[in-house]
Amino acid sequence: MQRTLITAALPYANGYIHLGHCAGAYLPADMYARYLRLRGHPTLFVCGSDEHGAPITIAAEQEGISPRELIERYHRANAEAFARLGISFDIYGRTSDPHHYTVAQGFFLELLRKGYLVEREEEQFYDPVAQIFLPDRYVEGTCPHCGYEAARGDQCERCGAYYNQLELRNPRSRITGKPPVVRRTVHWYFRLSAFQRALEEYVERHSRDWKENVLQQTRSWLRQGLTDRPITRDLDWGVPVPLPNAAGKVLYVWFEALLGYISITQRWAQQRGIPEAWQPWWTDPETRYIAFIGKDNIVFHTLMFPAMLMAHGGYILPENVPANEFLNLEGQKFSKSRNWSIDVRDFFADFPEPHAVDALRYTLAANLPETRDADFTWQEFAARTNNELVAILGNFVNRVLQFVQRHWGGRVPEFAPVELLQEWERCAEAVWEGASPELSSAWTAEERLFLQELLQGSVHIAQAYEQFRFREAVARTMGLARAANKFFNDTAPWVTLQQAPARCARTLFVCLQAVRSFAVLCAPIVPFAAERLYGLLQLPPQVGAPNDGVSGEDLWRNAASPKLPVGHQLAAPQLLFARIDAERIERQRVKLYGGAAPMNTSDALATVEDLQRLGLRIGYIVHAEPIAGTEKLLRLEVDLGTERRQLVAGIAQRYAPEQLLGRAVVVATKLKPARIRGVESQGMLLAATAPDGTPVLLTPEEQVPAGAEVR
Ligand code: B3M
Ligand code: ZN
Repeated sequence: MQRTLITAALPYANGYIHLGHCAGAYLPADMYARYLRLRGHPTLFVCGSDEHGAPITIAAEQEGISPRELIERYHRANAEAFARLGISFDIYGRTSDPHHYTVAQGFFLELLRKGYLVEREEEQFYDPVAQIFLPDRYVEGTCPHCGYEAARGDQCERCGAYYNQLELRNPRSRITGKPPVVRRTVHWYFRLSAFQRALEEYVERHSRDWKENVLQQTRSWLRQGLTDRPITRDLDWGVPVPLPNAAGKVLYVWFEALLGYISITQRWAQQRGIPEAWQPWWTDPETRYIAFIGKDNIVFHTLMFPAMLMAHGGYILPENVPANEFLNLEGQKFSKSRNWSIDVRDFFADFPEPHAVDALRYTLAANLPETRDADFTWQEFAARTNNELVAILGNFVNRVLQFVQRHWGGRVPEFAPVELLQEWERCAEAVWEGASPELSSAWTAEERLFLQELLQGSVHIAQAYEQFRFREAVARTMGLARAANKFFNDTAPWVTLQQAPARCARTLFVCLQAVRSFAVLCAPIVPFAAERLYGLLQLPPQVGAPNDGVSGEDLWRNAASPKLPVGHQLAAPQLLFARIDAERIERQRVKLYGGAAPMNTSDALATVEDLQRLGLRIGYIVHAEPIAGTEKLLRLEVDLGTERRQLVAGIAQRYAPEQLLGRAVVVATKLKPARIRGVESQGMLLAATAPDGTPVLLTPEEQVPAGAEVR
């Protein structure tokens, strides 16, 4: 049986988990883990807190507490929030664990021994007043790529670009607000460039199964050429660099946090008393490793981590990295600083009733930002709960259970003729072999229609989970509940009860089997409701909860089979879900909008002026030649009417130099010149990205003069 290791990004222990985090990584990872466990596959789901780095120390400084106090608070709170949300981690560990230090330092030393780490003296920003170096988020400035004025030292939050901090314009220290000076310091660099080839092959091996957004970002990095990355920092909070000449230096948080996946898995094994039990999960080539993350973490998981694992040797690589886009909140980005957020723990404070957690999971799951950003609104939360969970799924379950309670004393009614049950079982087997179920004419038209939908549905939902199409899995599940209600309506048991009691019994038998099917099929989405439903059916609950990574029975494969025996006694019916009323939603909206700091619109969205600042113009290519030693770069000369510019463009995979002569292109003329492979580029060509990731030039449809403005 296929062993699957699942990790979800380790959230920084510097704040409370909010709904955006959940929709980004944790809920889809949990649905996947539960689905696999229901299939009986050995599955291990690992996560924990990321407790080092500038994100932690800066938050601690802002709150005036020690990093240690900060991480204790948020680690505990987030572990609890995940538990209440039913995120079924096998372990929720932490990177401040001493065992993690041992693992991360050991890994560092092994890479050093293998020659993949090099010591280099480099320039870095230094705050002369505070007398410290300013790694990562300790420095802020204007993004060299998009001009965003509050860009961090390591990555621009607006455009997502990663750069060397020295490229920031107008840098300022986040400690003193003063412009930093540049000083030399020694750091260890990971030779990421040595893995260019191997990573290209690795990514292309997965070109068919990885998501488009993941491939695009990863390929664009590969196209630019991987550069060596410093993996140490001048900070006093973190995993110390395990070398005698490295006082005051710690491992870069990303380097060690990624290794947290491994150290936390080892912790899990230690806690079970079988320390070596971690090994098959990370070293057996038969294991599939799936890393769930949000889109801002892609290249760390598709390039950096695989390179680290290759460099060390002996580990398997991620087989898929199903990164989600972002969830917005009522049309705007989640933002803690603007108070525009819904933290999981605030949600539970306001919606403590047991039904609410499933309502939240369902709403998020139905609308995951799988292929594009999605939006959470309180209105949708109420609508999905009331019109779908309560009115469709809950309604079906309740009608059936009530009816059976009233007329059969809560016992599963007779089904005749029994031979038909064998046919049902046979079809339930056959759908897994790809056959379409053909029920004989001994069934009524309504039965045939509904059972075929149920049987096939269980397979289609499974396929959706396997291909990481979770929204589709959710929509199909609810679609089946809709079909079930239709079956109940069309067969009108309240009519047949008097006129054809045997028929009525048969209808309710079918309906009850479907109710059991929903207990299985809904468990990944609404595990708490599924558990209650098992209770109502008087069956042991099986909702894909953690099971120490062992294999089990494939419950999913039997989900649509008639497994409830005639005469089986059910519990007294109870409502599975409850409506959310409009006033509570209104109160949440007032709280959200009333508490939010005004949005600085110039911050979030570009203006027309921003676009004009790029100086987009038409130019004609008058010269083109390859740049020696590169595969993708061309040196171009472009006539802009009033002047000639030299540009470097990464388009050689698609265009030969001679094809380009005389061609009109769109040029961003007001960009800061950049040096690429030693050649100055005085602007940039605009190109669209083809599905294979290569650039396609933009050319005006009609002849326009050189220098014509593009708006
Ligand atoms: N803590 C980044 C984040 O929370 C980071 C993920 C680490 S995964 C090893 O966005
Ligand atoms: Zn930017």
